Amino acid sequence: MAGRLIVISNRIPTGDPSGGLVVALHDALLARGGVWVGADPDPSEEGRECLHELGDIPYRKRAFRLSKTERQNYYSGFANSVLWPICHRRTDLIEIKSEYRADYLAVNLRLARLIAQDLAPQDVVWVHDYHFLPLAMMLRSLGVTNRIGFFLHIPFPNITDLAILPRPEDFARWLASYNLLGLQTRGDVARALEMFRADPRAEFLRDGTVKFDEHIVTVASFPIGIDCDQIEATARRADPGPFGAANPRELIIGADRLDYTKGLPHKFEAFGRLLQGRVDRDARPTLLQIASPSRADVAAYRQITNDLQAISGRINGQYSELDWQPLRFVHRSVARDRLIGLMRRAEVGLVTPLADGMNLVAKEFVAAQAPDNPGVLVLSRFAGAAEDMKGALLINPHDLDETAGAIDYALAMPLDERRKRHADCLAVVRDSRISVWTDRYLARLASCVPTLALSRHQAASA
Ligand code: ADQ
Repeated sequence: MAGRLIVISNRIPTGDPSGGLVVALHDALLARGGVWVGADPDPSEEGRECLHELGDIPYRKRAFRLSKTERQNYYSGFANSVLWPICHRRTDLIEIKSEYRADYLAVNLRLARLIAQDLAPQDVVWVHDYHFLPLAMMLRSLGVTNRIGFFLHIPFPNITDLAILPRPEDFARWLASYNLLGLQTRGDVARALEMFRADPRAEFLRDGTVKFDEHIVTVASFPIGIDCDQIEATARRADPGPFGAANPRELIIGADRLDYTKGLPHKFEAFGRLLQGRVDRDARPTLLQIASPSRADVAAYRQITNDLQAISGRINGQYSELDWQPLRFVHRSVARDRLIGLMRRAEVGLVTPLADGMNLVAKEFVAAQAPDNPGVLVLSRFAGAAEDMKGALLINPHDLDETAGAIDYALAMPLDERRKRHADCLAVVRDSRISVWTDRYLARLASCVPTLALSRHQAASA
């Protein structure tokens, strides 16, 4: 594919690239050349009408500035208090304000103008996530006919939840302006197609693409993965760090952004249920939950933090012994190598989201295990990862008894069964490794019907 790659994502990485997705996009940009555009981490009233350059590397990084008000309305407001809860089936947490939507559209339009100025005809644009849903529609309105792909990292919403959006009819039009709509799972694709099927403006063509007004969009799933070779290598040499005198015999690990979608209260309560039902009073499992702080300026996130502190206090108060604290709730980020070391050390990985696009922690836990003596993954069936990871113990996190039973079963699982389940999961993790994901997405985008050649394609598929 000729032409540069233009990547748009909310957060522009600074410093050395780390983390699977950042490294994969960095590699794709190194290979083809191009530009990475994202929001400057520091809000500012100055210089909002231009993209400023960050660093000096073989491809360009350009940042756009948000004012404090835009950050509140566009980012914390429309993106994280409207779209995020809608996509995660938490419509009870939606906060609708007209200024949220207005600034969301204004920021996207400003960004579209800045990007359009710099586009060459063969450039390919790859837009990431719910912060930029209308970007392609705005670029099209400025005359851009380049291939533009979108990848949604979070679940595609249910059609009934979509109706709660202000001007819900815009959503399908925004997405139809892309050439390729990439989603995490087959379930997400089914929901996206249901939305188009219910929309009188959409027409299904014989090759499975969707024609919407003058646009043709391909909808497909691209389950995101991790850099498993790197995680396996890190895990082999990683040190979990000191536990001190309280070194747990049976370690259950959870690592999540502190988000209400991750089912952390359900996880804590299920662990409490396990402690309550223990027959062997000498068994002393420890749940180590490391939760990195997230979006503290949104009220729902402050609430969930308070709830978790209360639940962990109650469970520890009820079950702790002088020399044993069953639940350790660590509210901070942990260095990557340390986290991978803890995952390898753990007997059980406990991943309990109520809704999640994919969940990379589940894949990292699998890659971090020693294949000859692996730990067991207990995984919510509401994580995208559960669609293919049939070797995990799949649970419904709303069912506390089922989750407690699965942890209990995992802790007692014979070695043969652990090895077999781990091998099944690892095969899935390797098949979806992040470098394959990037290549598959970009190859599919290259093969999409270009926006200019619409009429010939329509004639052929009619
Ligand atoms: P997230 O909601 O952030 O991502 P996830 O996929 O689990 O969720 O990725 C979190 C990352 O942060 C993992 O790499 C994990 O190791 C790391 N992490 C979590 N807790 C940490 C801690 N306390 N300290 C340090 N690191 C920690 C969104 C979607 C997901 C989708 C991804 C990628 O919500 O569903 O899988 O994007 O598409």
